[in-house]
Amino acid sequence: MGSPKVEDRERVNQSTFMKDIAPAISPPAGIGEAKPANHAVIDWVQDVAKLTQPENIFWCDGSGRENDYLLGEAGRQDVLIKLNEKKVPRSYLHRSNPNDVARIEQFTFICTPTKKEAGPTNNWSDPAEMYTKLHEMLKGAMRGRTMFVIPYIMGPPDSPLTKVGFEITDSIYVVLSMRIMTRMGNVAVKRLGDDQTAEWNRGVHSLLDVDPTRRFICHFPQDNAIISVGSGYGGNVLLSKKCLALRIGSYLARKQGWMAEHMLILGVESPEGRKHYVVAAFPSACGKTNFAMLIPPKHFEGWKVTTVGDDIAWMQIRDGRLYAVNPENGYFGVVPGTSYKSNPNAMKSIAHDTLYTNVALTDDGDVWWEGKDGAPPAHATDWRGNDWTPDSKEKAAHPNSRFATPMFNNPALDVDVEKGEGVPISAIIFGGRRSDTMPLVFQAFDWNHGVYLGATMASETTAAATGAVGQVRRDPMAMLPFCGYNIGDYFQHWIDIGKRLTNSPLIFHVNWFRKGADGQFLWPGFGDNMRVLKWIIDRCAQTGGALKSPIGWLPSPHDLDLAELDVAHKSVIEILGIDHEEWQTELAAQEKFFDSLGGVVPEELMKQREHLAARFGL
Ligand code: GTP
Ligand code: SPV
Ligand code: MN
Repeated sequence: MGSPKVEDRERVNQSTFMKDIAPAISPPAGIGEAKPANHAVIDWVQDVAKLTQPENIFWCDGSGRENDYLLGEAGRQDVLIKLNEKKVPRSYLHRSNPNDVARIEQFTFICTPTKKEAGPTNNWSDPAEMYTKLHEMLKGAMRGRTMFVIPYIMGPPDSPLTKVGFEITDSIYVVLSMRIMTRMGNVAVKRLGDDQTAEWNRGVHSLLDVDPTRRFICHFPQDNAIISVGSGYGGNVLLSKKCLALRIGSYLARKQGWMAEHMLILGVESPEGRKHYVVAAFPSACGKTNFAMLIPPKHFEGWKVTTVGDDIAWMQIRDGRLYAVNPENGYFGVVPGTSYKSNPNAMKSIAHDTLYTNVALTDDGDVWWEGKDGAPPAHATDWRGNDWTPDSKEKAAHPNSRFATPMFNNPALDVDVEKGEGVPISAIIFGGRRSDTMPLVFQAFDWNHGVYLGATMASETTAAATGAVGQVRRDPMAMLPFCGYNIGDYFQHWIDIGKRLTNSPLIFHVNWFRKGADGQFLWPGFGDNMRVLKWIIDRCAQTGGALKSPIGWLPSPHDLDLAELDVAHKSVIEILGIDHEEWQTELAAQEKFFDSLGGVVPEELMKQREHLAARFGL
């Protein structure tokens, strides 16, 4: 590690953004005193306190009273701005440090005894070395600050898949976000009980000084532990989400025979009342939240789409079928582009009780972002806290600005969202953001072919992670940044799950983002994705037509319900078609990706590659 860049240091100190780092608070009696009975938890908290030396310890209970108190404190400390109560009731804005606006994949580590366990796609470090390094950074890190202890569960309260976690943090913003994103407080303490040997996740987070050169997100799967330092943003610090539900989750899932996936879960009901559930894995900022909240176009009168989850699915096998639960309690969604036109359910969800991060603030205390309905405000304060007008070169909202909102705000929430056993899955959909090559939709020939489609998936990078945007990279099952162990073993786990299923979901690949020669999207997307979903459901019900192609089953235009679709027939033909030249390049890229993994790819998937090449006559 080099020494911190002066420029970043200045940004940390200048504070044009709001304060992440706030001094200790002194709560009144009865608040912050929910110390659990479990001594394993108390001992661990005391160990962390000894190391980090906070001014005081705040034990969260998740109550409304506690939340109100913390919101007040966060306002007083400039961590949050209260928004206009009439325009966005009970809602707040947070500005993160400009050096800290997305997940940081370069400094995310899987710390397993051997490098092989972490595999070719993860950053690896020896656990002992990483613990030493992090403990060094955490020494005295919370001096003058309050240390919050957040108990939470991931999963519906009565699900066999549900996991308990505790997150220690010195960020009040993290506490307020975790109350939205997880089932937090006493519900977790109760579930854990006083069993000293019970399993629970230990998460430690400290902002330190929000210095990008001292920012590490580290996972210790064997210890069910996470340590995150130096960031105050989203997936880096809400340890329940990417860290526990996906990285540690995927590790536990393989050991215990279930699946932890970066997938939305939605229900789709026909006018006759037939209901199917599907899951879909798209990489970050590639359309999960929007698909999960889809409102069908007018022509599909009587069809209903309901949301079970928008980002993460935990799935288990029962009676030879896959069942999914959403481990989360809220949505941490991309704001820019969200409008009544693109996603009315999201707009209604974020109209109240929402915690916004890095959007623009209007002069009358409302929020604004690029792509919101209506004209831009004549003047606003941008996500960095600077003056902004429509003539400004800078964006008013950061491209990765987010909302955190309780899922119960969603008017399209599925009735079975809290069902512990989960919802039965009829189809698995993989998809990426691809300007070319990938048709709108196609179906795998069988389970292992579907696993191959997932394993070779690629997508253009987005603002959800730091680094270049728009570069095509392989992102197997949308899990590249989230798989907590060796990707070869992960592929094998998928194949093994398939062997245990007697009523397995059909597997599909979609691409909403293919572009024409004019550089414009060929497909309108959003609500019109219902047309694709309908075909998928028809295929599950064995009523939909398709043509056999080298890449899988492809719909022809008359297999899709395209009535009242405002797209030229020529574009429909283009988006449904496959270009053999593009596919030669694609095949070579898939081969190169497998080769780059250094021999960990299961034999079964190597065979799938050969079959695919053979179908192209190669
Ligand atoms: P994460 O929360 O990062 O995991 O993102 P996500 O996968 O939930 O993506 P989200 O639904 O928030 O969409 C990300 C971006 O893609 C937004 O700017 C959307 O407006 C855009 N988007 C979503 N669906 C579509 C679509 O069908 N067509 C097009 N053209 N854009 C879409
Ligand atoms: C993603 O990047 O996939 C997200 C946002 O859902 S974050 O929680 O920051 O990871
Ligand atoms: Mn996501």
